[in-house]
Amino acid sequence: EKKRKSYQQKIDSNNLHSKAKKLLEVALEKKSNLIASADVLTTKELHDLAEKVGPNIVALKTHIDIITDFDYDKTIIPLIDIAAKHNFLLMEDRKFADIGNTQELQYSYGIYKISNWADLITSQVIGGFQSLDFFHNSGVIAILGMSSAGTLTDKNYRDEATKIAQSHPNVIGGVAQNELPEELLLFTPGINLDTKGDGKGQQYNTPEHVFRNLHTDFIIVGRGIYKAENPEQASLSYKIAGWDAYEASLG
Ligand code: 5FU
Repeated sequence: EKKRKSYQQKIDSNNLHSKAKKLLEVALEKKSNLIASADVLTTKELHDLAEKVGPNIVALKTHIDIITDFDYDKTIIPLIDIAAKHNFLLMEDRKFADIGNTQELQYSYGIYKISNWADLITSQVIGGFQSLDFFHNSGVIAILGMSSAGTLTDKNYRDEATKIAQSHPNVIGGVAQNELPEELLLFTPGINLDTKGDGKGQQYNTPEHVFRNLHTDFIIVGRGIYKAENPEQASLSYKIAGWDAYEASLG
């Protein structure tokens, strides 16, 4: 079986993007590869969740456009403080999917001003190489393959998308359900310890499966944590499951 690279080996590699380095350093420091997805609807829920899971995560993933009472000063400024306090990164799962000029506007303007605060952003690569040129302040995580049933990200699409991701200096990794070239960090959503699906197309795997078979680097967990009776405890369980699976995958 092919050996995976450790987080330390990845930190030591050449030309590492500063946000990738930071993420890997936080992972080693906290012994965590867990990203919590905060798919909640209010600023208070967002901040409460961030406080509770903060000690156990390397990053908090947001869909900032679902926050019903969004206000930059009330929503984002405290979130930045919580992230600093608990030493995690902010990842906005915006999945940009347009021409470069439009993505540049969506990234920096409107009410969300993502470029001000997101350490990491997700983007489709469907707009081609140059469409990624303007994400200067964040590490880009390219959407290469999706976790949902019937996704159009077939092998041909993924291979072509992966070539763009590998060659663009802003891209630190990809979201995918398959192994990636080792210079790209692999982020895997669709992780749940208790269920196989959500009845809406989502398909779940376990941390053990994705570390062993895909050599993933980071697991992304949404409802498994924020819908749990005790999100703090659930985040600890996923953190431990993810770290144990990572160590086992080192062989
Ligand atoms: F790119 C992707 C993907 O392929 N699958 C996903 O599930 C992103 N996601 C996101 O991860 C999705 O938008 C949710 O925010 C999160 C998974 O949430 P869950 O509650 O753990 O299913």
